[in-house]
Amino acid sequence: MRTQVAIIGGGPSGLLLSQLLHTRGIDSVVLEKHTRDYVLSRIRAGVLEHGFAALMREAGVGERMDREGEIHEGFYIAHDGIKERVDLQGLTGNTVIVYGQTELTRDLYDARERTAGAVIHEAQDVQPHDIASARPYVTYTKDGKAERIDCDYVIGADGFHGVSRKSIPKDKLREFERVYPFGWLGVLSRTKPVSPELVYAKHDRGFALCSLRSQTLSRYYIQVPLSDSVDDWSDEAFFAELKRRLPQDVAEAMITGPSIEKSIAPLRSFVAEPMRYGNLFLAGDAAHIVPPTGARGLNSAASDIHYLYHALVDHYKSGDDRGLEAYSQKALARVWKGQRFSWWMTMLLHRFPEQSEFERKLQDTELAYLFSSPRALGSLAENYVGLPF
Ligand code: RFL
Ligand code: PHB
Repeated sequence: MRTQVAIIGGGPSGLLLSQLLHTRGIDSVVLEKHTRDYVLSRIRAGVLEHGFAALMREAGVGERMDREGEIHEGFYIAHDGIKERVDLQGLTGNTVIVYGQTELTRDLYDARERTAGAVIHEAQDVQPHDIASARPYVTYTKDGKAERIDCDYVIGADGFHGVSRKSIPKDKLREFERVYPFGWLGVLSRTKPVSPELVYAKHDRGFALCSLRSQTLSRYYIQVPLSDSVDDWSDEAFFAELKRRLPQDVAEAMITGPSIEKSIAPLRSFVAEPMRYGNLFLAGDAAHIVPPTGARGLNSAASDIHYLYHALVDHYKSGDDRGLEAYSQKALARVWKGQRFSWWMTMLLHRFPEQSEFERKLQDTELAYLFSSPRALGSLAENYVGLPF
């Protein structure tokens, strides 16, 4: 088989790029290791910045997101028994959209299907070859049969554990990493969310987050030690601990219900540089990971896809390769800003095991400063709604 752009990974990054390229008549094939149902069962992002939403619209897949997604003009930070609001709209003139990653991935799959786009599921042993040459190709196995796709470019959009980044020679890649000493235990429940806007809570017992997918579907998280497993937490124990970390009025208003999904996500900051090796381009979680605290992960992927899409259009439509040449540098500049913000939000709101009294005082002072200075709060808000691409 031959295509112009072979995309490894059928998560939001790979599918969005494939759909965008399709709108400009550029041919691509997406190779996804898992089934569609498996990909859709992973509960991840909930908050989308306007830049991501704009790309969905440009790809012609924003209709349901605009109909069913909720526009959020602000969120709360709870601490010391109170909650204070971050007025995103007032501080930045901008908002975010609450629309689950599951739903937007479903929209992208449906769109690729409608336009007969090639998305090959259960592609095993995917491997890029000759990526430093002008004739790269990708091999994989499907239903026990070995297959090969020849292409101009390979896009590595296969997430943090994918094969793409690993196929770049070690001496050509630098990796920057911080692993945090805790994880987030998340619960999805078919209950009315405790607050119409998100509540991020800092508490001596640890961080907590009240999020949502809709006005009938709640998503809650608590910070837990990495040694905990999902089986250690019954629904009752989870909600009891969540309530302890919230201001009393919020805890009292909480409607609890059986979990329909429960999982633990470790927290990590990670960047691989450069994001290009020969004709392999990395995008999204394949190149960088953030802790979920600032809701930046998928939104950082969006700027990669934006730059890559325009660079590939310039290449194919006008033979202009400047965008491809500049891709890694441009993408990384924005990626690092997302890294800084996610790290900062994580440091601000979590309880660290070895934290000294001095560090805790600084954390409290940082929060106090934030809510006493419109400029400081403005900085938080402009990062949360998304810096320009
Ligand atoms: P994904 O979603 O990991 O998709 C990669 C796909 O590649 C496939 N794959 C392979 N395919 C073929 N061959 C191989 N060898 C392969 N290896 C892997 C995988 O099966 C998968 O389908 O990466 P992508 O597309 O770059 O998307 C990134 C986002 O998923 C991620 O950044 C966000 O979910 C992060 N995130 C959040 N981001 C936000 O912007 N806002 C949020 O509110 C937000 N909340 C979150 C989050 C992530 C979380 N977790 C669980 C890490 C909340 C959580 C709890
Ligand atoms: C979510 O709803 O899953 C979510 C929202 C905001 C975050 C992280 C996760 O910062």
